[in-house]
Amino acid sequence: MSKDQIYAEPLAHIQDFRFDEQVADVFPDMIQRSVPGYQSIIQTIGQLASRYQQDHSHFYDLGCSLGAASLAMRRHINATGCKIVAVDNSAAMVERCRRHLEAFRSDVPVEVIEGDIRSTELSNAAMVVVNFTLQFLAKSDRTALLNRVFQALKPGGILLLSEKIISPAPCSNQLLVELHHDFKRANGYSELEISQKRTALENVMQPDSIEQHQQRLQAAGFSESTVWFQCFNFCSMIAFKQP
Ligand code: GEK
Repeated sequence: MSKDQIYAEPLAHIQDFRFDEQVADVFPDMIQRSVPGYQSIIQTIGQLASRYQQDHSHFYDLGCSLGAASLAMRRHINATGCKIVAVDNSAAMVERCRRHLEAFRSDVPVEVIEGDIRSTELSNAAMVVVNFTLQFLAKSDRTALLNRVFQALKPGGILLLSEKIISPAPCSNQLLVELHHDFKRANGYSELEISQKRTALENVMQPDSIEQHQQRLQAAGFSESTVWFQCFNFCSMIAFKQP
């Protein structure tokens, strides 16, 4: 696995963060060292696919990157006539995602689409995974996507939504941000890497609070939602469409 050293040297001008070749090449290392609980979340996505699978349905992985969530779902699906649809708008990610998925044998077909999740057709879904992707959309597009996800889910289907979050309470927010930076330091990132990456993400990733997510989910029609995982300012939620 190639090591993420993208922000290791001082940069004269820090460009907005993009999911290009350079990022795709180091992505597994980057996400493991930056997102607390990433591996547990991926494992749980597999467990949830096993629990919520329905015959003849689709499983979506929106903003799939290298396909970690798709791989986890594929390992756990044994219902008949199911298909996984993995979507990402980064050509570099999609190309590597296809290779990763081909490296393992499975009877569950996976369609990998290079496309924008804001316009991908969604239908007949037992489960939709949006694992750390909604945060990269403009806020108005977040609402539209969740509305379409709700419409596409079958009764009894679920949405798995993971996000970096902001706390509206300033002391709490500062502590969570600092604990996350400690996590990154403990994983070998320098002060320079932490601060340059932060600048690169400033314009492209605007986190919501848990309350904002819950309100949006409720407005989209989800009967219930719960935070099943939180570590520092990272959380994962499950939203349910009534059976
Ligand atoms: C994982 N879910 O490993 N349409 C399609 N893809 C998009 C869009 C869009 N509009 N905007 C961003 N992306 C993955 C991790 S990473 C999270 C997801 C992170 C894609 C983008 O190209 C990138 O691959 C992914 O969303 C976000 O479980 O790096 O923090």
